[in-house]
Amino acid sequence: MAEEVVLFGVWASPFSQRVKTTLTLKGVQFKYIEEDLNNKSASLLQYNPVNKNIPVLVHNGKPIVESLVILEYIDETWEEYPLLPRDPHKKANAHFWAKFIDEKFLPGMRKACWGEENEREKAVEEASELLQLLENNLAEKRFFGGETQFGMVDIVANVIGLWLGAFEEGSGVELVTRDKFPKLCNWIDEFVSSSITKESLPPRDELTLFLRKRFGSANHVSK
Ligand SMILES: N[C@@H](CCC(=O)N[C@@H](CS)C(=O)NCC(=O)O)C(=O)O
Ligand SMILES: *[C@@H]1O[C@H](CO)[C@@H](O)[C@H](O)[C@H]1NC(C)=O
Repeated sequence: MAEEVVLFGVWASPFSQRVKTTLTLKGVQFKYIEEDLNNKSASLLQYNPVNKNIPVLVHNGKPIVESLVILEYIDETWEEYPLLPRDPHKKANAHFWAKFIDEKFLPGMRKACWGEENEREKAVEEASELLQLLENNLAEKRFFGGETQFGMVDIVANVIGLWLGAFEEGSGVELVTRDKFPKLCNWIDEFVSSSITKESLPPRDELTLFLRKRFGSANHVSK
């Protein structure tokens, strides 16, 4: 039977881009449907009645939702280019960092760039501490997933690889400098120049513009 793979997404969403990157990496053919979140399609609501959000992957008629869940599903379904280690402890560790990025780092980055002006300084400091933890996690590794190739955490870290820079540029708040976070910066360079992500990532300029329009340029004066 021919595989039928459909992805419902939004171009500027790091969550749907993760799924795109993973499908591209695995060489899976798929149909992409761009959603309008102000006017969600009947199909999206039918496939994701609980969260009503994107991304949704529909594989042979069956929907899977939540980007981290989708990534694991893809990894188990298409085995070439494994993203998660088989070793249970290493795998648990990858899940831990993926959750850390979504539940700690992402809200921290949003708050630092587009949070309340009077809380900015503290929020920037907190985001810096979270970035330091990620810098330490990279340690001597080339990728979050290890030495040889992108893993699950590298794909989830697209919010650092591309969105962080667009957030900084859009808001005028500086979070990452090469002297403070040399390993993260090398990782970011590698992330954006990889042939895999190039094929699936939106252009940085368009993303910055989109974010600035959506959140308004920061009241914060940029340096
Ligand atoms: N935890 C979710 C987050 C997905 C998410 O935040 N999607 C947003 C777009 S970036 C969305 O669809 N929002 C529309 C809505 O919730 O109504 C995941 O990892 O997939
Ligand atoms: C909402 O989407 C439907 C198609 O899915 C389209 O026919 C309709 O014109 C859209 N409404 C608005 C307000 O954009």
